[in-house]
Amino acid sequence: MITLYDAPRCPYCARVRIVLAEKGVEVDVVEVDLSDRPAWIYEKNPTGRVPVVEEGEGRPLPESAVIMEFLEERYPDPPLLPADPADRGAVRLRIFRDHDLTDPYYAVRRGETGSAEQLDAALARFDSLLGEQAYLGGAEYGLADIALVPWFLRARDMLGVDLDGFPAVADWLARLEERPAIAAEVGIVAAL
Ligand SMILES: N[C@@H](CCC(=O)N[C@@H](CS)C(=O)NCC(=O)O)C(=O)O
Repeated sequence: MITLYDAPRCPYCARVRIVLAEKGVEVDVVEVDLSDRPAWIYEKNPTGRVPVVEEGEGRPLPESAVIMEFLEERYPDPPLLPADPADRGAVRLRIFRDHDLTDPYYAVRRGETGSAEQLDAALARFDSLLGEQAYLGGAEYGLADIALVPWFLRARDMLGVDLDGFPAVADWLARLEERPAIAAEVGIVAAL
């Protein structure tokens, strides 16, 4: 049994929740209060951050991007990475460059001057990409979409960003929301 040390509000945890749900993995969830973090979380992850997953006792694994890859290898069905190595590379690059979206998102959260324009510019770049390909990683839904969708949902539903001006992003998000694993995250964000 896998244990997930989780926080509902955390978008990095959302990545892991979505992968687990897509793969139908039974999971034991331990909620960590981020405003009053328990001392033991540092034994699981020296940074004190979530998510962390653990199989049985010992060898806790932090870092959402690493956890997603671990889960993909441990539970290969259904696959969330494409078969071709070049296509996998494109997915991994998209995840590695998650700051293309997260940097302007957090700048808006911090209320920085000019940040709304930066977020709009980032959304415009994603809109252009999604005008050329169906999903963030290429032709198929998978880890690139899962890695970034938590911030798109939070931008729309928590920051009130209007996606009408980004029709390809809005269409991609609507397609993703048809998936139960993503719909569950929409509910979690609504309850924050
Ligand atoms: N690079 C980490 C980032 C995880 C992260 O920043 N988690 C936040 C919650 S969203 C956290 O635990 N913050 C607690 C803190 O920094 O004190 C990952 O991808 O898992």
